[in-house]
Amino acid sequence: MILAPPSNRGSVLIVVLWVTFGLVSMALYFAHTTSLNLRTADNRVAASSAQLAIDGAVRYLTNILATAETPGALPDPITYRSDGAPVGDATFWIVGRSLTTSSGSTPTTPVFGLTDETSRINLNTATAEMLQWLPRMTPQLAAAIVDWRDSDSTASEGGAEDDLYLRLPMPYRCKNSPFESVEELRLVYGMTSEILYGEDSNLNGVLDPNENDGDESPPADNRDGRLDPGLIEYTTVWSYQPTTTGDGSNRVDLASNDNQALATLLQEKLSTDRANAILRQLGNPATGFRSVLEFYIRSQMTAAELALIETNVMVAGTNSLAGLINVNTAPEPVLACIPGIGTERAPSLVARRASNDPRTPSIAWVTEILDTEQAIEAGPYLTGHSYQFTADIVGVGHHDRGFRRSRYVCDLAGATPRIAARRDLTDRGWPLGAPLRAQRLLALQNRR
Ligand SMILES: [Ca+2]
Ligand SMILES: [Ca+2]
Ligand SMILES: [Ca+2]
Ligand SMILES: [Ca+2]
Repeated sequence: MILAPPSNRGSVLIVVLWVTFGLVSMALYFAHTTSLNLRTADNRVAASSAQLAIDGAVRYLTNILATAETPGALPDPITYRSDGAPVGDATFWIVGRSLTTSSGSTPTTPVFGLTDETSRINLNTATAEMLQWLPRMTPQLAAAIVDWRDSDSTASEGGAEDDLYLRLPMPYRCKNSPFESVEELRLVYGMTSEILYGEDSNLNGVLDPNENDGDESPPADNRDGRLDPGLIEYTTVWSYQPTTTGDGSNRVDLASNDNQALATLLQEKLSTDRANAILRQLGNPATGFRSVLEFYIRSQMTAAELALIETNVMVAGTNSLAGLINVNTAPEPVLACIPGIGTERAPSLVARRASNDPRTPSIAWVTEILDTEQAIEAGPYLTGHSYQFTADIVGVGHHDRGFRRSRYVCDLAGATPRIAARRDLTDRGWPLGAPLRAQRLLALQNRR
């Protein structure tokens, strides 16, 4: 046997050591990559099961809305699953809003349930005067919003049309046609993300810690212990009322002078005697009503009687059926924008409606808060019924991994329900708060 000289043996050993080290490193590297790949794949599976939970929730909620006992009412959250509903090993939640919050208080824990698009101000129908009352709004911005959607290129006072847009560093033209989404507000001259989103950066209606710490973490906030949301919280492009009833027949237009259609409806829903008495009260022809509320006041019918015919009547004509605001669900800052209500009477409406039965929605009760003049002024902007609802759905996969969030607008005004819009909100971050997440992680550990 020929032995290598001692110095050579040392070199061989070093080479062998290096090779071994290399092999071990490669093995470790591949193991790590494999484990990373596995984890990525696992997260991908979790994310897709979160998405499947959301897809399932959309079908479930569309069905809840389509078969609701009271068409036109926001379904009571106790009648459906919205808080941590399991779908296989995934889970979904519906991020909702409280209907009883006054502007002075701020929810600190999430509320679950569907929300009502008709509870918001419609960007395509609201006047600049109404928009001006929204939080963070200026007269110039309100004018620019109206100029953005109106077909002409004549700027209203303080507003903005082509001439201003074309002078921007990155010029573009004024749209001059209706808003197709609320997010489109970002294009309006003078809009900032602070005005649009406000302090509620994760769009959950809850004051999260980063939304009340000043500039310590985004977003910028005033650290005053209350949530000051942006325009996105109070505006919509989706609200409109159907011109037909649930059975497909046309609603009676109270603005027309077709007394016969009204008489037939009253006889059918009430009685011949009551129909005659109401028509006598209204005088002949019973015409020129600017709102259902005005008809109710002038007819002197009872609130119970109005509730029986409310979804069978409308005021078409000058007042568009798009953009009516549901007085049963609108938050205080939205009600405050309505002529005849304003900031003085919006709080009383929110307080008073808490005692209403949500299963029999109506507008009749507002006459208990507003006097006749105020009610007639507010009437053309109000409704008691909604046909567009939003499901802001959060989904997580197995072991609470793979967070996804999407917002769907479901439109029930047509013959069959349809999804009018979908927007992914995953990048807005976790909207259900740290306590809920911690609680679920603890429950997971205890199960293991
Ligand atoms: Ca215009
Ligand atoms: Ca928030
Ligand atoms: Ca902050
Ligand atoms: Ca604040």
